[in-house]
Amino acid sequence: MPFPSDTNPDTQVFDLIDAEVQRQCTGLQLIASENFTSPAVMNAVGSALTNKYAEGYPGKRYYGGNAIVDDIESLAIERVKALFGADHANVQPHSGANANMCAYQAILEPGDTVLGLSLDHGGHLTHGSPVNASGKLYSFVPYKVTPGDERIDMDQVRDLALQHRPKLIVAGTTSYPRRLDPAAFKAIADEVGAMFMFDAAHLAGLIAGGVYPNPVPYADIVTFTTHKTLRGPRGGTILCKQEFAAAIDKAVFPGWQGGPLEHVIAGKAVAFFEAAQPSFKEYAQQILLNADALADALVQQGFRLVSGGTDSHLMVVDLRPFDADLTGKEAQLVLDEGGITLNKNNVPDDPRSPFVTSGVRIGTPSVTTQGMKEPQMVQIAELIARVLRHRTDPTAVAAAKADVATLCAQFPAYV
Ligand code: DSN
Repeated sequence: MPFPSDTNPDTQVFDLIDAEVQRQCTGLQLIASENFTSPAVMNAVGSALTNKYAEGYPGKRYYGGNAIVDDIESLAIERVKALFGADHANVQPHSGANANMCAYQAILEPGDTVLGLSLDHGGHLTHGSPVNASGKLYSFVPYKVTPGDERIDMDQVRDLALQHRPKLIVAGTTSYPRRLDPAAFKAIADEVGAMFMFDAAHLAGLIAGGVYPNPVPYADIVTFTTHKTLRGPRGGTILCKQEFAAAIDKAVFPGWQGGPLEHVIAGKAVAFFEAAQPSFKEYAQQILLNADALADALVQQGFRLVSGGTDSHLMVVDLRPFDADLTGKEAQLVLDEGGITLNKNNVPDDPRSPFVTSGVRIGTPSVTTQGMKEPQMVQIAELIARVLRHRTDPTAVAAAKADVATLCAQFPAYV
């Protein structure tokens, strides 16, 4: 009932949407930050709530007519607090990047010193990249993975913290396959008198599913996106200790954003409900089992994995030992032609630029949502290797694409 009419004259846009649904359902979606959200979430996001202005917060809005929207936003807040055990939640950030910038604005002054993982070692743009506002506004000191094992060295983090005395330490990753220890970061933050923020964008679903350490008891602020492993609508959320609640809310609105996207907030509420169900724990567990199986199978196919493997939902493949001439850019393009979607990714200390790269990042959240399990991960590794080995042979790539479509047809994303 959400639409006044189901006849839509704009066939151009809706034909393109149909084509994208077809692309998503007939190919392998291996981008580590993507997922297939549920029809219920999409119904909420596509609802009449998109019509409503609601600047402010439940009970304190600048517009009338918000009684129902207040109930929806309050439901989202209560659900996400219960899901992660948080004191306070703000569900209005439009994205993870906004969530991070709002968090910084709440607790930092321009020029303050912050420790964050370097982007080219698996961090995020908003963790102080010089091309991002975070790197321009604040004085970020990057920590890195060690060359030997390609893992974050907590001794290095501690040394940098003692040397630079940051006001804030940020933990969180976008392309780091190993587990972060929130307790270890918190101990260093306490030792140097810093605040501690955990960016759980990639990890929120694993945390909600109970298969990854929950940073909420340790971190002053936890930010995350709702559309990655958590499988909700595209957007962000901030959790924090009670003492930061007022500053966070003020930083989100009116500090950084205007009117909240209440249709997306309704989608977040649905996603938080879904993530609290017992079946979500099984889903989160299977993401990890699949990542492990895919990592093993890729190694069998002759690929080198950064840090030797994974204990999360993603892995970074260093393509150089497989084929010294093959760049991440070329691999992404030819795999796309073979119906396999992933993204090029720098490996630590990559001699190639971020536009070219020597690696690709692969994640299992989407294929796990489709119901694929360990045997299919072996097939996926074989398909990836086949396309890359025969990348100059269009017939071989087309044959692989047909095999990809056959595999995906057995595990429909949407029925
Ligand atoms: N773009 C996201 C990712 O792919 O990890 C990070 O913001």
